[in-house]
Amino acid sequence: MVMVRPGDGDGDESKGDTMVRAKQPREGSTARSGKRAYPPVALHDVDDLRMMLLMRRFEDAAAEGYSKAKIGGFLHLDNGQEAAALGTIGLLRDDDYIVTHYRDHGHALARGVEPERIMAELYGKATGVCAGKGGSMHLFDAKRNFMGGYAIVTGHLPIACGLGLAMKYQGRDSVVLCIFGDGAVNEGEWHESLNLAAVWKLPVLFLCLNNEYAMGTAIATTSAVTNIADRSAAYGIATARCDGMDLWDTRAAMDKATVHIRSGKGPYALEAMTYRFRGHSMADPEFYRTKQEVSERREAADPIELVRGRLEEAGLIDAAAYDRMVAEVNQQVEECVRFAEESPDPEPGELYTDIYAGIAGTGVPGPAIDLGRGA
Ligand SMILES: Cc1ncc(C[n+]2csc(CCOP(=O)(O)OP(=O)(O)O)c2C)c(N)n1
Ligand SMILES: [Mg+2]
Repeated sequence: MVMVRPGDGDGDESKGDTMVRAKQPREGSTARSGKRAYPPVALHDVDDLRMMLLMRRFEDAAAEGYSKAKIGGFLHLDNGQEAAALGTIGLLRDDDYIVTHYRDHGHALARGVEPERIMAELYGKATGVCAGKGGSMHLFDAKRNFMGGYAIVTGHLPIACGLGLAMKYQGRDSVVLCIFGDGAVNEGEWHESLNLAAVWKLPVLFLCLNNEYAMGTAIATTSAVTNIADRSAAYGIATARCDGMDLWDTRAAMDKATVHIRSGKGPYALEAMTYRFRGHSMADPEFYRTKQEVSERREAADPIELVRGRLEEAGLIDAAAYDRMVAEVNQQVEECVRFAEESPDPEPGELYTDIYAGIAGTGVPGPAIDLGRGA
């Protein structure tokens, strides 16, 4: 039995210290059943624990900023989904690409985007990754091939196919990681994109973060086949399902998927079984699930607890080192918030910049996006 220090996701930080313990595993998850054979832990797992703590604390701080009306618009937090994000994005190379949906803060953090510039973006400040013009749902960092943050469910899947086509055309072995939720799979663009990617053998990794709900709609009420990996297979795509609450299981699945894509075999569909500990957005009263369901699921499989437990067992971290790490992460996030609060608002003239991308070498103005960039 171990302690979790970061906030427990209900906006009340006083409840942050929650006793958690392994309970029953769920379908697609053997993490806590003891059946899974794990690779030995490594030193970089300690860095990953720190990153997952940062992702969790960042979201809790964003929730605080939102409740103080310092952050506007929509705010979707991904507490609980840290292993699914880090276990996939963490394995990418610098010359790979990411396109993702609106629940994107943790994805940008895992990609190495500066946390203070992400927080400033949430606050709509000039120092944000998009100069304050994108906000929470539209994080974008071309330098890191982080090609957005999209608010329209499934709107970014055709963009991923376009990027995939560019990679193929240029003869590169980069992977385009395209992240979406279970709510995306009944949209036409999901079907069109998987089909086209399969026909053209595009190097796109379709990653479905299946957290069982699309806003307040449970997947079984909208999909006759709830196994999204099986549905993806209908397009002739190689597929797998992994336990997205388990960093090691996710990494192993991601590793296979990227090897497949880099060897030129075409797209891959990975379904990571996950669960969000907070509501869909800050405006969600959560009438569709009980508090008991959330606390049981959290108790059964908090992804941070799994990593912490394994590192402790291996002697790579002890309680004091963990507490220090939590304190350092909390401090780092506090500094991000201070940076965001003290940053200036964008100048009114910013409304007229970054409207179109420039075209390198043609004199067409605007920040050029160079898709020819290698590692
Ligand atoms: C085309 C479109 N339809 C509806 C919405 C409203 N909407 C925003 S998020 C969402 C649910 C998506 O759920 P899921 O894909 O499972 O992702 P999750 O929020 O669970 O991460 C919906 C319906 C939208 N943004 N775009
Ligand atoms: Mg969902």
